[in-house]
Order: sequence, then structure tokens, then C-alpha cells
Amino acid sequence: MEISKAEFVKGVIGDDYGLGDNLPQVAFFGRSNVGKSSVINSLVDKKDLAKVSKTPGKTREANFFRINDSFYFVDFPGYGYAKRSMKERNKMIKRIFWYVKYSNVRPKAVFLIIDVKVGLTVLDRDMIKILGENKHQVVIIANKIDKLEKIAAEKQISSIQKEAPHVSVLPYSAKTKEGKDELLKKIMGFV
Ligand SMILES: Nc1nc2c(ncn2[C@@H]2O[C@H](COP(=O)(O)OP(=O)(O)OP(=O)(O)O)[C@@H](O)[C@H]2O)c(=O)[nH]1
Ligand SMILES: [Mg+2]
Repeated sequence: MEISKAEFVKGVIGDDYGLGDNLPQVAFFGRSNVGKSSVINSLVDKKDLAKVSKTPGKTREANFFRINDSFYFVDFPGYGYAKRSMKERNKMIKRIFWYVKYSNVRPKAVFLIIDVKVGLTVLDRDMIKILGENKHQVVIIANKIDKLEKIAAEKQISSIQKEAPHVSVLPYSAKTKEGKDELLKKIMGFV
């Protein structure tokens, strides 16, 4: 299935993630700068639906995009950006944990985006653990695969897969759109 319509609906700073229409949500989590906004743009074939930042850590709101009038992509602020104050980083992580644990809206799935060259960080592992404990469906998107040669890419994917054996890991590039069909298929299976 293709995405024929994608529109920005709103940015949420507080804790109210319901939009009053009960449409399903899929969430995109990940460290700052891993390409969350770029992945969303690549899926909807628009260059700047979600703001892509030269300076990481720019997205502060959880941004809601309505897709095909039938579900939402939620672009969460990145966690773990080193240049932010510890206090602010903790605040961000708390908000994400709150959404995962207590929000009135449960996402149908969480797509955890990582930079394939960096692999899983400590915060990503914590996130996977908490998502698992709260029975969320999780898929890891190993983004920026275009930055690795084929053999290095395969090696890195299998080592990420070994670290997170119960989660599927999708090689992806928001730049070349490698993996797009597989990712769309996964998303459509959840919503
Ligand atoms: N080579 C390459 N670069 C990418 C890819 N995806 C994103 N980028 C680049 O990575 C940088 C960060 O991308 P964003 O989409 O803004 O990342 P983000 O995770 O939304 O960042 P925050 O909102 O700050 O948390 C930008 O310079 C993008 O152009 C990719 O697949 N390949
Ligand atoms: Mg972003």
C-alpha cells in the first residue's frame, strides 16, 4: 500500500497524546540525529513534512502526522542528545517512558530508529527493555545503511539482531529509500 495523503496535525508538549478520533498511532523513537524525521519523510515521499535538523535535538514536541486519513505517525523528540543539559535529557526520557507506560493512547507499534553504524546504545537497550515489559510491538529500523558497504552492513545488522533477538531489525536508508517497501508493509500490518 502507498501513502497518498500525509498532513501535519499538531505538536504535543504535554502528556495528552489523544486526538479524540481513536485513529491508531505508530510511534517513532530514537536518539537525536538518527533520522526519525527523515524516515517519516521518506515514507510519505515529502521532503519536509517532518522537520529535518542540521542541529540535532531540535524536535521538542511529539509531532503528529495523519496518514491516509486513517492513522498517525508520531515523531518523538530524540533522546540522549549529549549537548543538552542532563536535566533536559532526563525530562525527555521521562516523557517517553510515560507515553510507553501510562498514556491513554497505546501505539499499535513502536519503531525504534538507530544509526546502523553506531548500533544500539545504552539508552536504546533501556528503551527496548521498557517497551518489552509494557508489551509493545517493537521494530528496530537500522537507518543510514547507505553509509556502509554491503558486507559491513550485513555484519552490523546481524550483530544488532543478536543483541535484540526478539525484535525484528530492518536495514533502512531514508536517503536512498532502501527498505521502504518492507517498512511500509510492516506499518500497514499494525494499523
Ligand atoms: N546518509 C544518510 N543520512 C541520513 C539518513 N537519514 C537521516 N540522515 C541525516 O541525519 C541528520 C538527522 O536527521 P533527522 O531526520 O533530523 O534526525 P532526527 O532523528 O529526527 O533528529 P532529532 O529530531 O534532532 O532528534 C540529517 O542531516 C539527515 O539528512 C540516511 O538514511 N542516510
Ligand atoms: Mg526529528
